[in-house]
Amino acid sequence: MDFELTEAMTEVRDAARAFAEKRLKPGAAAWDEDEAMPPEVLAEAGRLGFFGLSVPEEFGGAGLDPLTVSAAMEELARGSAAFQGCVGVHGSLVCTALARFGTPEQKRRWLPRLASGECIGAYSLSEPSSGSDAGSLKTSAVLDGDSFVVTGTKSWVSNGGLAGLFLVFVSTSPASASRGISCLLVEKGLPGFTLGKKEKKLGLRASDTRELAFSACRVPRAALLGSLNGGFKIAMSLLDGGRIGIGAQAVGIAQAAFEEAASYAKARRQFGKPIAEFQLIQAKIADMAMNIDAARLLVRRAAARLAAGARCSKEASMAKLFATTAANRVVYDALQIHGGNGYVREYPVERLFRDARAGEIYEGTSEIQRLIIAREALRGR
Ligand code: COS
Repeated sequence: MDFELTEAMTEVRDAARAFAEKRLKPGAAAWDEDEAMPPEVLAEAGRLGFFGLSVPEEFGGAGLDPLTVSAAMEELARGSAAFQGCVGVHGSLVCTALARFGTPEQKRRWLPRLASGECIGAYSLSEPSSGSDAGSLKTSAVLDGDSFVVTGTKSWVSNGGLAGLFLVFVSTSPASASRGISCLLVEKGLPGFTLGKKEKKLGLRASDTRELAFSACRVPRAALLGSLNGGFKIAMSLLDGGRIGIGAQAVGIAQAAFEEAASYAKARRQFGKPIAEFQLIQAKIADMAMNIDAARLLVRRAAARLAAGARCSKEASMAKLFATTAANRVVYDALQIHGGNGYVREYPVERLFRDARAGEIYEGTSEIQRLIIAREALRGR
C-alpha cells in the first residue's frame, strides 16, 4: 500500500504548516492560559478552508482524501493541539458523517455551512455512566408524531460550546442495547437542549469540552442520520477515522516536543559543552526521532487504508495506540531534557506534556484500542 505524500498532498500539508507557524504556534500558550480559542483565528481558518478539508467539493469543501487530511492535521497539531482537536473532530467525525450517511436534504442543509466553518460540528457519544462501554448509553429518544423526544445527559463533548450542530447518539430501543442506538442531528438552540459546564482539563485546555443536557427536547424525525437503531455502527465506523486523527494529533505534538528538545539541547551548555553532545541526551533524541517516524508511518498507513475505502479498525487502533503512547514517551523525554525549565510554563514543552495525555484516553482509551486490535487479529483480519 502506497502512503507516500504526492506533490499535491505535500502542498496541502505545507499550507497547514504555514498557517500553524504563523497563526497557531505564537498564540497556543496564551490560549491554553485563557482556556479558549480566539474566534478570529477560527474564522480565519474557516476562510482558508481548514474546516472543509474532507467535505466534498460539490458542497463547498476541498474534497480531500484521509491521507492528505491526516498530514494537514499533524501540522495543525504541531502548532496547537487544541485548535487541531477542534478542526479534527469537526472534520473526521461530523463532516464525514454527513457526507457518508446523510440524506441529500441533510447534506444540502449542513455541509456547506460545515465546510466554511460558519457552523462547527460536535460528536456526542459518551455519557456520565457510559464511556468505554459506549453501547450502554442511556439518553433516550422516543418517537412521538414527527419528532423524537430526547431526555438525558451527554458528556465529554469536544467543541461543545462552539458547535452549531451536534451528532447525538441516543437509545431508541433500550431493550436492544447497542443495536437500539440511533444518531440524531441536533441543532443548537432547540428548546430543552442546554449546554452544561465547561470542563477544566489538564491539557488541550483551549478546546471547549462540555456536558449536554436534554430535557424532553423535541428533535424532528427528519434529523435522524442513517437508519433507526443503526446508530452504533455509524458511531464506530466514524471513530475509525477519528482515531486516525488522534494519531495525527499525537504525531504533531511529539514533533513539536522533539523540535523544542533538540534546539534546547543544542543551546543549553553544562560541563563546558552543549548537552546535545552527551550520549545520554543523544539516546533520548534517537528514541524520540525513531518513535515519531514509526508513529507517522502507522498513521499514514491507516489513513491510506481508509482512503481506499477498506475497513480499517485494526489499523486505526494501532495508529492511535502507537502514536499516543509514543507521543507521551516523547514529551516525557523532551521535558526531561529541559530539566527544571521543562516544568514551568515559560517553555512550550510543559503544555505539550499536558496536551499529549488526552490522546491515550479520548476517542477510546489505549485499553480499548488493544481490545479492538486483539479482536481483529484473532479473527485473522
Ligand atoms: N465499523 C463498523 N461497524 C462496527 C465497527 C466499526 N469500526 N465496530 C463495531 N461495529 C459493529 C459490529 O460489527 C457489530 O455489528 P453487528 O451488530 O452486526 O454484529 C456492532 O457494531 C457491535 O459491535 P461490538 O460487538 O464490537 O460492540 P461492543 O459493545 O463489544 O463494543 C467497543 C465495542 C468496546 C470497541 C466499543 O464500544 C468502543 O469503541 N468503545 C469505546 C468508545 C469510545 O471510543 N468512546 C469515545 C467517544 S469520543 S470522546
